[in-house]
Amino acid sequence: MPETHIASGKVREIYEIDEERLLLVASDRISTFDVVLPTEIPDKGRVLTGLSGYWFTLLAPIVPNHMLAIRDDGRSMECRRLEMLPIECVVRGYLAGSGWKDYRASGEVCGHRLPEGLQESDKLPEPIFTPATKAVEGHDENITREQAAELVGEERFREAEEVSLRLYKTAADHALRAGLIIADTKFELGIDTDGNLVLGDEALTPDSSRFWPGDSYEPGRPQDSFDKQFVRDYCETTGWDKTDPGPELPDEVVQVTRKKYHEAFERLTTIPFPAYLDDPTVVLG
Ligand code: Q0Q
Repeated sequence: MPETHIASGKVREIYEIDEERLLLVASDRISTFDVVLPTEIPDKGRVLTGLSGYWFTLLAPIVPNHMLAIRDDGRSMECRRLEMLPIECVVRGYLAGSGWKDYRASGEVCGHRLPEGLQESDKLPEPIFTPATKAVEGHDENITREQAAELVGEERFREAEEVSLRLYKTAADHALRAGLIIADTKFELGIDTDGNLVLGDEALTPDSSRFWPGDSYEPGRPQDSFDKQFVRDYCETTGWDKTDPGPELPDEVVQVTRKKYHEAFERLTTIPFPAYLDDPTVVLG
């Protein structure tokens, strides 16, 4: 029986398989400066789905996840339906984006008072849990831990924070050994029918996280995005005003970006990407 489409993200679709199961489909669309570009990056959706499957398997000892299977197309993931928490579970290991903006304005991020004198892209003394509310349009809004606890309950908040920090620390250490910095990431956590906390959505992908190349890391300035920098730099050369529609990408930019996604997959999983295309279950251990 065909799945029923129930929601669209910028670059992903979600379908209902039946009462208990959903299908997350990752497209090859790429978004930059919050605009989905008209040109696709072949394999992007498969790389992100394969990375999620790899991380779900590696991190299963920390928290159960919603993944039931990856389909043969390599870009569709069958998942358990959850009751998603109404907060974005963001963990930051470095100061960037809205974290850097909040720190400059107040010396704090989500109520975490940070040491004085930190520079942009500095590594934080310890990773911090910085929850946000889900915005339908535009950017998520950073909230304090107290506000987040109001939304999900004290006990559930403490559990979500502890799990999110452990997931990030494990993944960031793994990635660093592969020469990639995961500066921050956004987890989506949900509750299953037994009341257990379960990791949902995608996990630790270049769309849900900031990936920086480790070999060019230099605090004091914004870092290049491991996967999206070529696209951003090209867009800047076109005089584009950053509103929809964005510019078409020349094939050279598409191919370089496609290779960056292959490289991220292979460095993190040590699995050749063609092997994943041949049999996506290879990322499931
Ligand atoms: C759920 N989303 C994200 C989304 C649009 C993804 C709802 N296991 C689940 C999941 C998951 N994952 C969701 N709901 C219930 N159970 C995930 C934000 C939105 C396209 C793709 N929305």
